[in-house]
Amino acid sequence: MKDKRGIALIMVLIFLFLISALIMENTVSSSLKLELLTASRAYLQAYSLAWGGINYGLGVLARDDDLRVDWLGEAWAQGPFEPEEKEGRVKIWIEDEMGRVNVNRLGKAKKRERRDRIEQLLELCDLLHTSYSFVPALIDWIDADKEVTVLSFVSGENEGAEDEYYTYLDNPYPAKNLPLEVPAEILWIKGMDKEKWQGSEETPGWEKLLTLWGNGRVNLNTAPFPVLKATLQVYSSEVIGDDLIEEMVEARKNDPFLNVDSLSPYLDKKVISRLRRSALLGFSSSIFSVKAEARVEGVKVTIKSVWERKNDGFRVKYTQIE
Ligand SMILES: [Ca+2]
Ligand SMILES: [Ca+2]
Repeated sequence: MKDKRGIALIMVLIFLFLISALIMENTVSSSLKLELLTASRAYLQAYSLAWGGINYGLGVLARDDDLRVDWLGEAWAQGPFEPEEKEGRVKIWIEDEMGRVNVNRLGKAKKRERRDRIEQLLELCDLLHTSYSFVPALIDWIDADKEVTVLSFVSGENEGAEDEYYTYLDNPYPAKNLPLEVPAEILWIKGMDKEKWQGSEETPGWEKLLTLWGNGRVNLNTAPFPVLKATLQVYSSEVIGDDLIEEMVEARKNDPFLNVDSLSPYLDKKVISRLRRSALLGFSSSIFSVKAEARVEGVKVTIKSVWERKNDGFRVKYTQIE
């Protein structure tokens, strides 16, 4: 008898356990299901809102009616834009990618232009407290050969890096030996690290100063302070002071530079004539970055994209979705 009651009790306990497990599972999975459904619906809405934002940005750029010059007084540069949306919030940033230094041009440039480009990057190293080694390392990262570059005209530590350097790191990888495709790749190159890339309160980061696209001509109307300074310094034997660059940055807010002649109030004749032969500067742009950040019910989707402006529209060069 005792045994039977014992078995019955165990049966009841098992039954109760099964029922509660079923109920538990049901409640948990249905609330989880609901949460997942809401989250994925919000994600999808935020995702499409963000793409809508990118299109909005391209629309603003498409309405730029003066293609001879691109400067910070134009409508596209007045962001961030926040168009009215029913489903959520979206914020759009447009930046001129050609105000930056295109590091991929190092691989394409002929002798004299190449030397100018190297000097431009070395000047930036000075301004951003970065070792000169970053420049030959950048060259080695892109070039097809496996010879370590050393810049003969630079004094002090300036040795590039190929496989033998990267494969001895704690997390080894080979040198790419091809042009860069993704901006964050630059972080893998000898001499660069997260802090230098992002910058600090005192020192600007490389992230905002380099690009991988464009013809390598820096748009002097949109170039950030360090890029403007570094680029002009390449052609000047005198040291170019911060006050002169500040003056130019102030002036271009209202009056864009249209050509090398518009720089004559700031630089002497010798520099101006060197600038005329330079392949490093420009006054307009064909590459722009458009970033859109969308929020729907606490879900955030950010799309970063880079576009080439062509006669017949825009061609995408790069996208990153977060
Ligand atoms: Ca324009
Ligand atoms: Ca190489």
